[in-house]
Amino acid sequence: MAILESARDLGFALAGIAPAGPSEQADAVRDWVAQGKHGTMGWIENHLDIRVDLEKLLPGAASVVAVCDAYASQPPEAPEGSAPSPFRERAGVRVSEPDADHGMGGGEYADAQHPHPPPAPPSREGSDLPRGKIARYAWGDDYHKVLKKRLHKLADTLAERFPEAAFRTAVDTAPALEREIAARAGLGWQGKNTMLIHPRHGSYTLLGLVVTTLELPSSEELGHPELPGMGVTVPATDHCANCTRCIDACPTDAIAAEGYSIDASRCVSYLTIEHREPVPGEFLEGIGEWIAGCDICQEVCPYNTVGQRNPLPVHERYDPGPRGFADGLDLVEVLSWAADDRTRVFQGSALKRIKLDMIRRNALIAIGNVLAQRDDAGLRDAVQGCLDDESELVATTARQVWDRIQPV
Ligand code: B12
Ligand code: SF4
Ligand code: SF4
Repeated sequence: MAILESARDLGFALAGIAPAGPSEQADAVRDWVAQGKHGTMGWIENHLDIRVDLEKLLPGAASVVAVCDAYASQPPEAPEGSAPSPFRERAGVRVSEPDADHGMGGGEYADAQHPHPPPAPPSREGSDLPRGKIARYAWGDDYHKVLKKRLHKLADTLAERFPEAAFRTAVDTAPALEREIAARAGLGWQGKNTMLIHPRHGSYTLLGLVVTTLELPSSEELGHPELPGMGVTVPATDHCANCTRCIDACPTDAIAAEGYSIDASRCVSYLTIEHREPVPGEFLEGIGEWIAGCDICQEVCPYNTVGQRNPLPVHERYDPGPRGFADGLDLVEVLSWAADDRTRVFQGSALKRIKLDMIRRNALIAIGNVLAQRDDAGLRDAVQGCLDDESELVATTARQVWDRIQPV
């Protein structure tokens, strides 16, 4: 319990404990990689044996503390005169919704008003120009940094009490199946869209782990205790039932027909953030106006509607206001970016992973999709201006888009 209290005091929205041990999905993960579903993410393939067995990540691993941060699931406040956004009232404030309980027992969760400043109103400048969409996880500061610092503090707190034990932290920084482990620790279940979903709070969460040689009682053994100021852990029961909303809504058919696995090489998130080459033509339309990540399989998930009524405390560094990413980015402007522009706009953001030529490629694809809806001479000129771009990736993409928008 003291460990969970420390996690709560460090500002984590939810924390739980699981026994370490090999993945129950190890064979499925190996098949997934063997089928090339990781696309060009060679790093997934590299340490597969470690990824499916925490003992190989930390010899003697006995337990894992899994934590999560919640991030803004709603855009910032709308400008004056428009319909009021519920975001300000909701940020970090517990709302008790018996009808949203889904059989979870109606526990009272986070009860403190989080010290979260009201989000800045979005800029309306140039709002008639087409904008590229950015996934919600990236609206605030880089989660790797935000989580890692506090995860280290959590490990340090434990190390002070148990100097003989060993610890290893992970937030995408170590080969580990964070979602499966978090589910085992009581943070939710892995849905058909493969997201870790909490039945009461949804899936707009980011995960981190502290793996340790300490033998700790699991959340299950502790009886899923309630701590004021933090969400409560739950058994990893699958609540997807007959729902197929995420599978039906995925624009590139990346989710397996029966769910619980995605072909990452088809996923818009992968194509916009990880894939460094030209995007195969079959996915151009499906990318729509996304230029960094994709939220569709979460937006349609009923548990995120429930989650919006039962929000976890949102860490202040995920405030969507300051960067303005919730509003997206002006596509033509992004297309004209030089290295300095990208560095300035993506500073401190998880989007730093997207190189200059990749974000310009993404803007071109999104412009192509806007042009497929309505003609616009300025946008056509912008595409044409990139046909001989000095970046091979940008020039190739401009030719793909140019061919698509020619009248038939
Ligand atoms: C690689 C990666 C990606 C890849 C691949 C995603 C994927 N689904 O595997 C890409 C770039 C596409 C991606 C996208 C996103 N990602 Co990502 N990603 C990762 C990373 C680094 C590794 C994931 C991994 O190992 N994948 C390999 C596959 C094999 O693992 P898996 O999805 O867990 O799949 C297995 C399970 O589904 C399992 N399984 C579980 N139950 C069941 C039941 C049955 C019946 C079966 C058959 C199988 C099964 O078996 C599968 C093997 O086939 C993790 C961090 C980490 N180290 O875990 C973050 C992580 C998963 N990503 C995260 C986020 C936020 C995203 C995005 C939402 C970002 C965005 N908005 O664009 C999207 C979501 C897309 C999606 N629907 O998954 C968060 C997820 C948080 C959460 N609440 O779930 C993580 C945990 C990062 C973090 N530290 O918070 N991501
Ligand atoms: S993130 Fe988008 S593209 Fe990827 S699986 Fe979900 S809906 Fe499909
Ligand atoms: S949309 Fe439906 S099927 Fe998909 S993860 Fe959510 S509950 Fe499960």
